[in-house]
Amino acid sequence: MQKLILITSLVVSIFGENTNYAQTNWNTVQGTLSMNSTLENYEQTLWLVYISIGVPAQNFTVQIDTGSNILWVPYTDCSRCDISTRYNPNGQKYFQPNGSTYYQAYGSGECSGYVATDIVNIQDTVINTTFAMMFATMEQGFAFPTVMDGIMGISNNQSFTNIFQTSFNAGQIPTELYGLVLNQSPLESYLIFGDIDPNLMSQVQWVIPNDIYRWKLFINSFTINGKDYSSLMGSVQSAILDSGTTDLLVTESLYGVILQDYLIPAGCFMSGGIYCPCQSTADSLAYLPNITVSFNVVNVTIPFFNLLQGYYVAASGDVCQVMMSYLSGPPFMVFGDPALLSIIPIFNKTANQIGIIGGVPNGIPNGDYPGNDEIDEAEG
Ligand SMILES: *[C@@H]1O[C@H](CO)[C@@H](O)[C@H](O)[C@H]1NC(C)=O
Ligand SMILES: *[C@@H]1O[C@H](CO)[C@@H](O)[C@H](O)[C@H]1NC(C)=O
Ligand SMILES: *[C@@H]1O[C@H](CO)[C@@H](O)[C@H](O)[C@H]1NC(C)=O
Ligand SMILES: *[C@@H]1O[C@H](CO)[C@@H](O)[C@H](O)[C@H]1NC(C)=O
Ligand SMILES: *[C@@H]1O[C@H](CO)[C@@H](O)[C@H](O)[C@H]1NC(C)=O
Ligand SMILES: *[C@@H]1O[C@H](CO)[C@@H](O)[C@H](O)[C@H]1NC(C)=O
Ligand SMILES: *[C@@H]1O[C@H](CO)[C@@H](O)[C@H](O)[C@H]1NC(C)=O
Ligand SMILES: CC(=O)N[C@H]1CO[C@H](CO)[C@@H](O)[C@@H]1O
Repeated sequence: MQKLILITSLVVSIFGENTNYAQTNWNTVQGTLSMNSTLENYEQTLWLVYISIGVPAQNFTVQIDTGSNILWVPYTDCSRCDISTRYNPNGQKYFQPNGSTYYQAYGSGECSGYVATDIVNIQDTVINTTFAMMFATMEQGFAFPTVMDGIMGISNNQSFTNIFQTSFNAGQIPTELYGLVLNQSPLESYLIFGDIDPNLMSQVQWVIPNDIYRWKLFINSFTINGKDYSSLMGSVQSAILDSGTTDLLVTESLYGVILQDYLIPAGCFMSGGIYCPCQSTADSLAYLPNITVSFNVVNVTIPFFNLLQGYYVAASGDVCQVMMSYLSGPPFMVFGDPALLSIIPIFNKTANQIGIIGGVPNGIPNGDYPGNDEIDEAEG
């Protein structure tokens, strides 16, 4: 899936380049992971990794998307592309089209082009893997064509061999595991893979997705501040973990209850999206919803503050946007960035398993936005 952009584009247009938000203390995971690549966090909206393709290397910044299948960047002769960074095959030693073309649609945006193999490296780790990807000759509808140069899809689709499996099969990395550590230590996010810290691995609880295409998990129960709302999931008793979606997308019934019974009483309001005061009070804290879902063996809490991703200054004072909406159509909910900020997922695609570390004490601290002072000053 791809992000919803209506809301985030508003935030971006007001504040331009923003920074990561600060984190609360992070004590659970210690130690150094030997293979990790720094992810750039763009507006709590795009999680970006630097890669290079080809020999000689050409650099690209691609969005990490656990909700889609392929790696793509624009091709030099792209006839319809918004992204200006493009792969040029001239002088490339290993670029090899395989004769196929590919089309991929996202929640917003689509692209198509040639499948070809070339050598790929992920920034901080030279894996130098020969990998099949798409070189797009058409690309449109993406929200941030000046920020991202393409997408690295790392879904669970068992019809695809992803970059970590390919690299592992070629004997270049010690395991096929990969994981996302989003904003868990102050201001830092990582794509971790290969030799993952045993300390981290000792904390995971393995869950088996109920799908062979998506990272989709069965949900046994859905509670808000301790109250059970499982029946409001209806027949949609699962969610996909999707780093390409900015929001938490629940069922329409759950959305209605969260809005009416929790957010409105907490002083939040609707204005296109849902906005809440950035600074919570003792009164509002009693209502602001902490969502806990049970994925069989592991319970995961998405604290309310992880739903606040945008920052928007309204006439009435400082309000923050709640990145939550609903989805009717697909038979699953979409747990985008707010959920991924609340856990560390480790994916073993070969086994169709997700190792979840829950109870991650991160999240946006109450009203403590590092950008606030600057923004207030800029606003005069
Ligand atoms: C690609 O990125 C690497 C690492 O940041 C840098 O050393 C190199 O100069 C870049 N190459 C080009 C062609 O920009
Ligand atoms: C080209 O690569 C894609 C992706 O790996 C694969 O699905 C397809 O079968 C290949 N096409 C040919 C003609 O080998
Ligand atoms: C990657 O592999 C290619 C082909 O074997 C080689 O020419 C190139 O030097 C390697 N690059 C790195 C950074 O190891
Ligand atoms: C999984 O990959 C296959 C092969 O490309 C494709 O036909 C199918 O639509 C994909 N499924 C999903 C859910 O992405
Ligand atoms: C929600 O979680 C926060 C910590 O993230 C806590 O301060 C707050 O009291 C919780 N709210 C409720 C109603 O339990
Ligand atoms: C998860 O939460 C559910 C519902 O509150 C509870 O019944 C279950 O015991 C919890 N499971 C674990 C592993 O904590
Ligand atoms: C991932 O799953 C495969 C298949 O079950 C298994 O052989 C492999 O050991 C697993 N990898 C790790 C590092 O646990
Ligand atoms: C989460 C994690 O392991 N981060 C490490 C990634 O690599 C950098 C640089 O080597 C370390 O400083 C981080 O601690």
